[in-house]
Amino acid sequence: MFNIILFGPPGSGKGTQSEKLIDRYGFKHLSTGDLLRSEIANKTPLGLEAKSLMDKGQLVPDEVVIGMIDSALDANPGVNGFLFDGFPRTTAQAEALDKLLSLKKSEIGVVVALQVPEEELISRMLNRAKTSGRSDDADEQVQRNRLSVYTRDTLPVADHYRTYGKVEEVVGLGSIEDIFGRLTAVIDSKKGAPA
Ligand code: B4P
Repeated sequence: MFNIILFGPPGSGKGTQSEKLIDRYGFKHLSTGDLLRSEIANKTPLGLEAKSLMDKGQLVPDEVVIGMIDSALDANPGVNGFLFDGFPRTTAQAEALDKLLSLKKSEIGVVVALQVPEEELISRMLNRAKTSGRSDDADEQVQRNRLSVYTRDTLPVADHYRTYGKVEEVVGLGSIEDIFGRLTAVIDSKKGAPA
């Protein structure tokens, strides 16, 4: 099993590239953003709690997303690898993920970190707001808040995996196809490398 974390700030294209990567490699896609939006659409108590936080650009509590990932790992035995998209977003989530995978005799193969400048991120998210229907997209102040939460809480996740030599940085600017090419080059070299 080869597991990947697609890492990057909000709006860096994690969801966009994940769709292409699962087509190419057959990974099981686990997006905590998508799982939370599905809870919101189904108006579950968890979804209602999550929506109020997401609309402000804040993170949903660690125990909630860790529980979702734990269930999703158990629900997908025998897959050839997981692609984690938007998770882990805090060091506590990263440590929990490492433990859950080690219980399954597995680990993270590579963390691919998309690099995109802040003004481009804001512009992409405001653009996405025109079609996404996402209430967390429309307000520029919310975007700025999401980016500061990312810098404070999520960037340390990259440091966590850097200590294990697992982080590969990829330029996230340019066409979707160009970025996909850069990502597959990294993944192919890591998948082929001996453990
Ligand atoms: P997510 O759903 O993870 O989404 P995201 O970070 O906003 O966006 P992503 O990087 O996937 O960008 P996309 O491909 O859409 O998070 C939403 C919220 O959920 C969080 O703020 C948080 O509240 C909560 N949450 C999720 N996971 C959590 C966790 N683990 N812990 C706690 N809370 C959690 O791309 C963005 C736009 O750019 C799109 O419109 C796309 O078309 C465009 N785009 C993509 N590539 C482009 C390119 N190369 N050039 C130009 N535009 C491009």
